[in-house]
Amino acid sequence: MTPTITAFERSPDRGKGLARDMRVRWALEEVGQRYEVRLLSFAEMKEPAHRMLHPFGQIPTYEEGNFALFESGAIVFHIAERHTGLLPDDARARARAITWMFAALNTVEPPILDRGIATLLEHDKTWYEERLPILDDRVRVRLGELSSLLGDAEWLDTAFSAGDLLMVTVLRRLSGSGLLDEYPNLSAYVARGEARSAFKRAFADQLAVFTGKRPTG
Ligand SMILES: N[C@@H](CCC(=O)N[C@@H](CS)C(=O)NCC(=O)O)C(=O)O
Repeated sequence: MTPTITAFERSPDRGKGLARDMRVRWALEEVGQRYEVRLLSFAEMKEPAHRMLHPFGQIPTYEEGNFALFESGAIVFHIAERHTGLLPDDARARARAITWMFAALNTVEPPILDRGIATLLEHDKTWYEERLPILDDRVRVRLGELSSLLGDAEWLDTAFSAGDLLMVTVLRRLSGSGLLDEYPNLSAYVARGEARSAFKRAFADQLAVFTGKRPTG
């Protein structure tokens, strides 16, 4: 059955692929699973019909017939469990990849999100200029730790996994901040993720929603 996911009808990032449907699109592309997309306005996301799928009135969601999921991490995990390519077969390597999925969402994303919310919604507050460097430093703590751990490795563990997929999408949320540039190995890691053909297809598809032009190629 072809799954259906939801995405913004008009993404606030103007097609930069920072919204969380990008993770799900990329995972589906990695495993070669076709999918449909239902686009939603902000108003539609808050309506009861969508809240039946997503209790918090957000995107992305994932439907296969009458089976529905929300939370991008859970959706990527579901896809990774049902197909080959995103989680290793070896039990310990698989557990480590899943650990990286949680680390991306629970340890690395929160300070990045705090910073993103401040720049988006709090830039006109009197205390913004004072707060931003504090938020930047919290992000730097995690980036420094991740950078030391990654070193010159290609991926977080022995092979690309759903852990890398989520980590790359989380780090991409720093685009435009300049923070990632302070860690050349992390910039290169993100670039390696973005160079994957599955990423490129997913990116082109979400961009096409914004530009209104069908992706070429
Ligand atoms: N933890 C959730 C977060 C979902 C989320 O914040 N979605 C954003 C788009 S990236 C959204 O729908 N924002 C609109 C809103 O919250 O009203 C996940 O990973 O799926």
